[in-house]
Amino acid sequence: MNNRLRFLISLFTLLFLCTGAHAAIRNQATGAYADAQGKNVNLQSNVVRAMQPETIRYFTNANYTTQAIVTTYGRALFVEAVAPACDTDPTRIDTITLNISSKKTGDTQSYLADETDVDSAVFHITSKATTDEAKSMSDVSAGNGALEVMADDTLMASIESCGGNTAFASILVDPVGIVFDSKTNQTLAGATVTLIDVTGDGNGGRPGEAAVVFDTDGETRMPSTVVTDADGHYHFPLVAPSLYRLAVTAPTNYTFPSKLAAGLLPEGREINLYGSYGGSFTVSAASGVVTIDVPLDAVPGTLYLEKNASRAIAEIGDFVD
Ligand SMILES: [Ca+2]
Ligand SMILES: [Ca+2]
Repeated sequence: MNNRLRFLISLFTLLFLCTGAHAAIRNQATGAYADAQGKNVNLQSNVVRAMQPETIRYFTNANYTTQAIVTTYGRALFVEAVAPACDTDPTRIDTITLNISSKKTGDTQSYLADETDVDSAVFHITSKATTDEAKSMSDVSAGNGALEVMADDTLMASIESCGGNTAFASILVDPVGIVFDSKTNQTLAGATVTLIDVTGDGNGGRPGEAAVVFDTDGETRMPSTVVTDADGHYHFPLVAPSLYRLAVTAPTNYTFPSKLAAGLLPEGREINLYGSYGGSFTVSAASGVVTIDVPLDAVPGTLYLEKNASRAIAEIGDFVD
């Protein structure tokens, strides 16, 4: 290795250019040396980008500060993709396409997302993306510009990244819990369901008292006591991480908690071995929602009218107990 080369190598420095929190990391080597004629020479290497994996996240509003894990019908979706490989031109705002699909209906819509700055590699959805409620599959049509979803649905957003990888992110739509008959599986209206914060970690330190419940926007307060609707649904859209339990007042002729073991309940319900029976269950920051289904037992004999008399035959003037 000659002296000039050693000199050259010793002068090379690495510059890390980072233009934003999510921006691609660009590495460029710069070197300077004096050539044989004594002239100063400056050299710059090619820009090498350190490719980070793509990520997608949902946010509660256009400020893109609070992450959303749950949404509901008609609420706009604020989707952010961080995709360094899609920032193809560092001097221009790039545009990518995001696909959002419903797990339950299979409906898919594509949306454009613009880069937030010429070299940010962060993309925000630009067209308004909202969801419509589909009561049944007949309400679903492909390519109509609207995304049809169902209760307890999950939306998946994806980018076909410019690097060839695909990033996914999911969000819950209108999460519900269902109160149902433990034997017939019929959904039960008129059950009063209260969410209790057992440890008080989610309601400002009041253990055993009512939970603090928010709407899917994470801001609007919702009641901690609700009555199941005609479909047996109850809604506690969003709560802070804590230990919770459901207190249920059964409608007429039903009892809570059910005495039927989980393995004997009708299939297809979301049963929590503790929470579905009035016990405590954990809600984490990642889940944030209460979607536990609750079985109720029909009171035995309520379907039959039993009449007994103290005497089989009564005559006029006799008392029958
Ligand atoms: Ca760009
Ligand atoms: Ca559609």
